[in-house]
Amino acid sequence: MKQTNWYKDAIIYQIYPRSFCDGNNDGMGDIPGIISKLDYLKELGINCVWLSPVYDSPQEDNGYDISNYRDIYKPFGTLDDFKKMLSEMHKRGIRLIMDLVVNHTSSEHPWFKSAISDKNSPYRDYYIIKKGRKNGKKPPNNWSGFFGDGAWQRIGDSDEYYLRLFAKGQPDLNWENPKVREEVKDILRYWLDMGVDGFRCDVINLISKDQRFKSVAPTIALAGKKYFVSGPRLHEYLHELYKDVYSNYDCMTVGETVLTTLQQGCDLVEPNREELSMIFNFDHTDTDNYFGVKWFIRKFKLTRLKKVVNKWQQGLHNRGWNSLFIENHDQRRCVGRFNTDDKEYREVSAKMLATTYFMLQGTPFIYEGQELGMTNGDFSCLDDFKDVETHNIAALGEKIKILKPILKKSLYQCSRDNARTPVQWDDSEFAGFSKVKPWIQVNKNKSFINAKQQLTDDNSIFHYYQKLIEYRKGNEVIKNGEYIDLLPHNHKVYAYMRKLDDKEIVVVSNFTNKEVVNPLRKKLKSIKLVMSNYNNNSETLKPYETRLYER
Ligand code: ISL
Repeated sequence: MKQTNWYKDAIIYQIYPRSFCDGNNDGMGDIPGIISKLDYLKELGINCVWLSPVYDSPQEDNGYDISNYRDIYKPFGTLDDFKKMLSEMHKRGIRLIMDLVVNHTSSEHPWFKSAISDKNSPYRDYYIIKKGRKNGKKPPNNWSGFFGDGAWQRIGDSDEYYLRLFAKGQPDLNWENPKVREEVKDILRYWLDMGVDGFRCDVINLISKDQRFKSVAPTIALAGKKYFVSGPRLHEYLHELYKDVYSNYDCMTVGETVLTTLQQGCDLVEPNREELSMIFNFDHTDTDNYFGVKWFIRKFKLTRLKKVVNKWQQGLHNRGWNSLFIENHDQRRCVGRFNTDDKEYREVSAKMLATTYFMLQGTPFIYEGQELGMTNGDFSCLDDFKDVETHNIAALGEKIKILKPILKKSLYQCSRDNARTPVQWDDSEFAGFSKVKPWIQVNKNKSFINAKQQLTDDNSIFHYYQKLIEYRKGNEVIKNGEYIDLLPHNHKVYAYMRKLDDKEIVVVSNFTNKEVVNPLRKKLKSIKLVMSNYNNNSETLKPYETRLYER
């Protein structure tokens, strides 16, 4: 099948189904709710949706723990609802990519249930089950997981453990077993044959584990990562999926690849290697923490951000394709982050960040609510949080007696639930998300931050995104042009150029809440201003001002 690489022209909107729109008023978002908002998405201008998991699941990790890969979680709807949604999307020129979570299943998946209840089960070898040390008193090695605790779970009071790099209910699959790989291929074909257009592949660079399962010297974060991140057979497995499945469809894949170096990233996306279409790297979201641990908040520094953006923009240029994002369901909201402001300067901050990442090379992703400038949640106690990771970290903090105020600050600021509050459709009691109390609380600022208001306001963040999307469509300079950082050492202003033949696009963004003299004022004299978040073309940039120029 000919690959048209349509994803290079895609603008992808991420839907986290629980929090998007509740069609049947049970307090939880669902597929009928999504269908009811497709015209809204069409109006925004996006042409592809990434749907976070809707498969059947006990929801320990909100659907990233799948118990049936071929059916829909009932509160979200039925397979028929899903098919209707897909066809309604396609009718509107919107493609759909699904979340593919195959590093692990749920512990409620029939494979796992069989694997642990019967040592002779044909599914035993679908998982990674090992004898513990010290007669089973200690886990097989000292690897740690992503959610703040150990990576192994003891099976009952036996001396055996299963590997789970995330929550207890997320046992890792054993990709060494060819049967597991065949199962995954069948799942992919099932959805592709139904008409879906591709996959966002959850933690796909963790699927191959070093089979020696060795312990490591104690580290601050994620002990054992060198043995399970980008493991020895990763590229082989991905190529196998490409050859046996993806190559038969005009589909795309975006790998969620945690802790990836540029070289590893290139190896995953260079087209001739036939592995993935593009990847998410997280270097820019780690610029405001220490050791890659989001809970260790670090003061933001613009030059640090520029350095990693430059690395990936220049490193992948003409080699492989990039993805662009500043929010997702695991990150806190972008306004109030990257030195911006979610109060007085919220609107200009949101527009400035949007312009700054939208003109880079790659496929932009917009996370639900980002187009409205939604803010972090206003949680006031631990019970307000629903996320398994947040509760794990809170428990760990108690155990190792991290000073309560410090822990509280980073939990409240960095919890993934900040991005999971209901989308604010209007100013009614439950923000038009539902008629009943939602599964997680609605932000109070729905009274003035909501879609209804923004649709009627030409100057809103929603309309700003709409214009950026329109500007990007079919623009060859943005798609293929070279990227040049114009002020790599400037701590206040981010300015870059995109250049293709004799055409240029320049973005200038003030990342501070103060006025700054535009360092490029002389150079930009004869260039045309296309868009800005202020009505200002003076030599001074207002707080969080952004300007998009072209020549
Ligand atoms: O959010 C994180 C921890 O603070 C990330 O490390 C995150 O766990 C990592 O990016 C993997 O995320 C993906 O897989 C997880 C799931 O919980 C996330 O929602 C998903 O995006 C396990 O499936």
